Amino acid sequence: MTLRYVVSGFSRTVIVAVIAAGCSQSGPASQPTAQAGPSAPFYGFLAVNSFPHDPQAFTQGLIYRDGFLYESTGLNGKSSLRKVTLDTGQVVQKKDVEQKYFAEGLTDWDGRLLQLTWQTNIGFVYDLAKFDQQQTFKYAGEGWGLTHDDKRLILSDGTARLRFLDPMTFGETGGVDVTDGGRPVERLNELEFVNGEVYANVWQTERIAIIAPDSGHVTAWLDLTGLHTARAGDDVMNGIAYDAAGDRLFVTGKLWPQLFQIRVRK
Ligand SMILES: [Ca+2]
Repeated sequence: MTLRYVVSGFSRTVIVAVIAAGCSQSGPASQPTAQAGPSAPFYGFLAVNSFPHDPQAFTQGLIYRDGFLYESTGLNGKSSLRKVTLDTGQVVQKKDVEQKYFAEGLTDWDGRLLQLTWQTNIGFVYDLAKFDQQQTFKYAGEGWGLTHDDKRLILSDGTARLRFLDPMTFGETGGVDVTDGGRPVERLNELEFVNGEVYANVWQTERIAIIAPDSGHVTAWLDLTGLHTARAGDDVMNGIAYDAAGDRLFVTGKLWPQLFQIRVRK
């Protein structure tokens, strides 16, 4: 039996529905243990706008900067770095990534774009305006999501750990294990730093974990069940971008035809 939370975008009421059987991927954390404490609260959402999104884009990284989205897409042979017009979804600038790489998370730092790869332990540094590749960097383990606060890069690798990297040397400076009520939260994927907290897609779920980066504690779950209904295989939710100046939160998924602006309903 699987416990799922169905949240109406137009109501503050959280409806808890118990749905029998079938979905083994819905749990954000491992089974409770004797040491486990209460889980973080669930937040709902209001979809306030939607925009076109390239349904061929296997979204692995997403940010918003100065009026445009920047997107990293994955799969070997289809990986790319893109600059996208928000309103139309039009790709206005694109750089393909070599076939041997499966591109992953994306963030920016000091006028540059930083892009991870999945299992090849290499990241790419591009000029933000020209997309010229300036350098590469190495890191241990897999690369999944990438974001930054005001002093460090924050990287996910598919486990419950967030790792911190120096944004200039790319050396690992620390990390934190993400937990909810004492239970590890595995499969942390695309990341976004929003007002002091890390938002993380949890792979193969429709939930975003909101994480206090210094403790690793999940402070809330953003449940986006129902935002995207045409599910088929790999088209899972993945992609969070925040427009800090406009206080706009955008989400999309792999191969999704739409990108949504949402408002969190606490
Ligand atoms: Ca992001």
